[in-house]
Amino acid sequence: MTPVSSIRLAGLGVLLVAAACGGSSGGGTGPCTPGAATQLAKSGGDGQAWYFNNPLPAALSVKALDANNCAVPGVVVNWTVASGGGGVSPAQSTTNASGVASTTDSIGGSTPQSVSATPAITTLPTLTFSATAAAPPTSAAVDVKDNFFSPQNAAIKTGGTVTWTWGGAAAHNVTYTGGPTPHPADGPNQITGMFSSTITAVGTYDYHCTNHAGMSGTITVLR
Ligand SMILES: [Cu+2]
Repeated sequence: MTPVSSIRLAGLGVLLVAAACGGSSGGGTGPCTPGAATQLAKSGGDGQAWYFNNPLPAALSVKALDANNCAVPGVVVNWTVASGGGGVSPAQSTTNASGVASTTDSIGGSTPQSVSATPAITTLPTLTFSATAAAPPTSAAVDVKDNFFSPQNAAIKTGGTVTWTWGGAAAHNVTYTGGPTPHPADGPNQITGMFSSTITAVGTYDYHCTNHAGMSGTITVLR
């Protein structure tokens, strides 16, 4: 082997080690042995638009990495509402094997809201998440098409009404499959017409059309 090809192989080895450490996709498993955390970044939940006095659909999360982009577990993160009211739960969490720490954020009665994620390791940055809120709607309209519901995900305030309007060429139905029980009554199997559900129990309800695989939607009932 010539000196040149040896150098090339050594370079390739460095690349393979870097890839095994997770690279941009993270990782934190296998041959990647994390060192001290030197990086902290938002990994989910920022910039959500939701409704006053309700928990955001997605958790807020941050990810800790070492200098080689290897995920670092065990990093303590403190979550606090910086402005706008509401609350977080838990107020403190610790990064898991994937380097991720998260919390559930509820918006309060004002908008926008900001939440700070402050790591216990003071050399890491404090990160700020923002969310905006609107008043929950008392009604929602969903179109029944071939073969999908539009919008697929709808939200109403507790006691509000969802109305589906059929407008396709094929027969469809609204059949509840998940969410708080008892489920609301199912809608008819029909080609034209309308159907409504008035729901008071807070939660997210899943429904689908039994005629068409993958034709599904959700109704979130808000506080
Ligand atoms: Cu259908």
